[in-house]
Amino acid sequence: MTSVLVLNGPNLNLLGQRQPETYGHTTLAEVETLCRETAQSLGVSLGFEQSNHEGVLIDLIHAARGVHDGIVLNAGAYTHTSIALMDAISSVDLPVIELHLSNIHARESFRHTSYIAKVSVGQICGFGPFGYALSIRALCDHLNVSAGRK
Ligand code: CA2
Repeated sequence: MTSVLVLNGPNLNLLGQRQPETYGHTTLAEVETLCRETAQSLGVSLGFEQSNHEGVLIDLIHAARGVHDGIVLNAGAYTHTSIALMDAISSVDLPVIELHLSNIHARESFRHTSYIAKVSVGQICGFGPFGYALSIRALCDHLNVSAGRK
């Protein structure tokens, strides 16, 4: 069965608890439920992880090789800074969809740069938690997975 990893970076464990005006009221646990429902409807299996540590995120990307078929990555602020994460993605040869809850292009200029975009299939941003469902669908379409075909 096709398997997708949804990987979340720093501070996203606080979703729904702080800054609701920017990131909404949905918690990361609720986002995980949404992802699991989406994966089930598409007939794919799902891994869901979050870390506040760059090295742990890199280890999780390396470990995805041979386990998952692609990654949905919300790298949080590391998106705008981490050449190490970009290199990790290049090293595993797995398709990555870059995801953000907010529209990073409508925010501060330092958020307009993405090292992840350089090594991603594409980017989804600005749709809040629904972006996770969109990203899983986009990744499955890229992997040519249709609902019911495992
Ligand atoms: O919009 C996104 O998903 C971001 O990846 C979120 C990052 C931000 O640095 C990126 O530019 C865009 C920040 C995640 C922080 O999450 C929080 C959630 C609740 C309360 C505080 C922070």
